[in-house]
Parts: sequence; C-alpha cells; structure tokens
Amino acid sequence: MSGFKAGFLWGGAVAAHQLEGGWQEGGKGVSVADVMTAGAHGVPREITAGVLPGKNYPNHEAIDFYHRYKDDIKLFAELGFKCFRTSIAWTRIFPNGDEQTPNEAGLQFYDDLFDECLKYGIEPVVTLSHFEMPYHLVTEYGGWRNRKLIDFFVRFAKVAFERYQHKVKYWMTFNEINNQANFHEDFAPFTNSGLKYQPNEDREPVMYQAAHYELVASALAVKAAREINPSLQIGCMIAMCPVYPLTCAPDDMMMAMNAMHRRYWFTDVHVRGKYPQHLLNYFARRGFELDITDADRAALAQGCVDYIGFSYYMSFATKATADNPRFDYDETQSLVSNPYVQKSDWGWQIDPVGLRYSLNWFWDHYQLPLFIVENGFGAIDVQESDGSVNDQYRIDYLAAHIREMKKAVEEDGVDLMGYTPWGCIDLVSAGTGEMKKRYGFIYVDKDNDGKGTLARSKKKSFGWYQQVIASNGENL
Ligand code: P53
Repeated sequence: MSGFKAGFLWGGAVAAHQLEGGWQEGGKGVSVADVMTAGAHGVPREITAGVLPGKNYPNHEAIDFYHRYKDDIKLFAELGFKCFRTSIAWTRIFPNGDEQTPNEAGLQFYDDLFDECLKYGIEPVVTLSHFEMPYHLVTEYGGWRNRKLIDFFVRFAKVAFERYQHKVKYWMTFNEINNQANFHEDFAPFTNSGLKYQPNEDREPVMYQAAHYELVASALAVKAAREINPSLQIGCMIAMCPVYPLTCAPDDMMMAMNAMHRRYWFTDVHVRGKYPQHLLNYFARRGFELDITDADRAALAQGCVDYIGFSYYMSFATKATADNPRFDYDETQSLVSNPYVQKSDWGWQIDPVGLRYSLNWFWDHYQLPLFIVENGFGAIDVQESDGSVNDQYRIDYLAAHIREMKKAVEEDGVDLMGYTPWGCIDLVSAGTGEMKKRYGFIYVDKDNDGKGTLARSKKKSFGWYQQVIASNGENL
C-alpha cells in the first residue's frame, strides 16, 4: 500500500465563532464565545457576566466571514480543498438554546454557505458544538451541569441533520470534548460545557457529570442521524495530546498511562458505548455519585460513532512524584517539559512523530476510521512591505506532520480519511483570543486591538499547500 487513499479529504478547518463575526446578525443569540475578552500567552481570557461596555470581545467581529464567505471559499477552491470543516453556530439556529422552533435566518445562512462550498466541489464537514453554546443556557440552566441540556442539544442536532442531510455527510458532535479533563482552569469547563464554578466547589465531579450529559446527547444525536438518513457519518472529536512518560522508570510509565486514561476515556464512551472500568473504579474510590441512569446507558450503547475526528498540535510529558502514589493526574500540576522537542512561541511542544504515534494509538484501540480535523502551527507572521508573508516555519511544521501521517498510513496501515489543517484562514485564537497567533495559508489584515482592513492575501504556504493537495500528499 502506498499513498493516501483515493478521495482523501484534504481541506482546512475553522469554527464559526472564531471567524464569522456578525454576532448579532440574522437573529443570532449571544454565545459563550461572545462573553470572552482577548487574552494573551499567560494572560487568560476574561469570562464576563454578559457583554459589558468597554471590553474587547474579539469574536464579535472576528474576520467577518459572515459577510465575506463567498470570497474566502473561492480562495479555498483555489487551494484545491476537497472539504471544509466548520461549525454551525448553535445561537444562529436557537438563539437562546431553549426555543421550540429554530430561527429561519440562521438556517438559511448555512444553506447558502454549504451551497457555496458545493458549487466548487468542496464537501462541508460540520461540528455541531464548537465552544459556542448559547450563553442563555449558562445563565438559566448552569450549562451542562443540567440534564435539560440533552434535549436542547438533540433538538438542535435533529434540526441540522434534517435540514442539511443532502448537503453535509460528515458531522461531529462536540469539539474536543476531552479538553475539560483540565478542570482546574476556567477556560475548558466554560468553552466545552458552559460551566462556571463556585469559589470552593469540588470541580471534578461537576466536570464528569457535564461530560456524561454531553456523551448521552452525542449518542442520541448519532441515533437520530441514522433514523433521519443512514448515509450520514457522525464522528466524535477528541483533542489528542499524547502523554509520554518523562523517563522509562516504571512509575513514570504508570503515571503516563493514568494520564492517558483521564484524558481519553471520552473516546471509549463515544466508540464503545460504555464507560471503561478504570473510570468507574475511580468514581467509586473518589466517592463521586453521578447521575447516570439505565436509560443513559442504553442510549450510549445505541449511539456509537462512525469515525474518530481528532486534533493534534502537540504532545505532553509527565512524571511520577513521591506525593502521588496513586498516579492521579491533574493537568495543571502533572505536566513536565519534554527536553527532546522544541516549543512554539505559545509554549506548545512541536512533535511530528507524536502524530504518527497518536494515529497508531487510536487505531490500535478502536479500529475506526480516523480523521485529523485540526493540526497547525500558531505563529507570529510578519507581513513585508510588498504584502508577502514568508511563513516557511509553517510549511516546515505541516510538512513534517504530513510525513509522519504518511508513515502511519503506508507503514502502519491506519485507516485515515482526511486532513484539515486548523485555521486555514487567519482567525481569532480560541485559547487566547488573539489575532496574532496565526495559523492560516491566507493572511487577514487585523491585529490584536481589532484594527486592520480585514483584507485577505496569500502567504507563501498557500502555494505550498496547493501543491500538497494537487499531488495527494506526494509533493511536500
Ligand atoms: P488556539 C487547547 C489545546 C489543544 C487545542 O488553539 C485547543 C486548545 C484550546 O485552546 O483548541 C483547538 O486557538 C480548538 C480550536 C482552536 C485550536 O485548537 O488556542 O479546537 O478552536 O482554535 C488552536 O491556538
């Protein structure tokens, strides 16, 4: 076997809240992304109590894709995209999240957007919930700590499947559902699940409860999709940062194994339709009493995903410590720097081999088709006086990752569906809210303060990626 399979889904990935802007257009409601200010590396984004005057909310305008999508998709077509991964902003369809009937203007926007893609033979790949749930569900229901959200999400999912079933085949339910394993920080619980914690609240069981409701909602959505149209393919979406042991000391290995358990059990539930025993034992040891019903267990078993979508940016490393004999993993405490790899300006460890390892890890565990739906290099780009951007470092990063991806396919035999590098057009960073953390092949003239013309231009990597796609990954 050599090369990527015919019909390999080369493309690019974005999320609605990070590029659309138009935050109040077409009847859209306020999302969790709309109440987050801009931060920076080491400066967390502030989550404000609603939209407050005088604050900088970078997602409100983003890169104005809402009004410019036709020109942008034309550029994607020029790149040769076979697919384009975006999300549907839940708040365009159900502005508050708890309405009975959807907002037609929002539905029409995505009809037009998907038609524009299909006009060029670009297949839309759609995430239903990508860090942009209705803010109303946070203030009125406490986010995903409330079981009622299952019905709201499933209603939204069904509306989307019914409406777009003939335009969109590939779907994902919850973006990077496992980010919230990092529950001591405020970012992931809020963006994944709309969770705001009380000062002394025991965060961990709340996270498990919210994740459980999401997994049930995801499974019910999968089931609904099959009833609506059996040709739809529904995947999960996992943030894969494989956790390596710092050394080959057996205790370091056990620490890494437990870290993998705590970060990736979400995949077990999505794929196998039940909880792994190690996690049930952990709940028992910690005395977590979660609301998991027999009906939930039945739903999970009936809603297993068709494929595994995942993001890959970096690997992690960990080590055992004397004060942690059970090897419990706490993402804010347990990670150490890997001395064998370089880091980006934002401290993300650059590890192309880790992508091959991750593909094999998923394949060995689950034997489901895999789809790399995010990968990329967030960097500071400098626009020269002639407007060009020489982003050779981005080409180097992506080429190195594609080489490893190829080995996983050709040498190791994993079943890989496609590859959509993140932020194919510059957009607002999720983690920091910055514009200057750029990923694109297409430069967007806008800075961290929101200034700029929003003009689009091609970076050096644009021509490079065009060749990669045209040669089905041979020309790197
Ligand atoms: P930014 C953390 C770790 C790995 C991926 O991230 C992550 C995060 C959250 O920041 O998020 C994904 O913009 C996410 C995208 C996001 C992208 O990675 O912080 O699915 O929404 O933009 C890159 O550099």
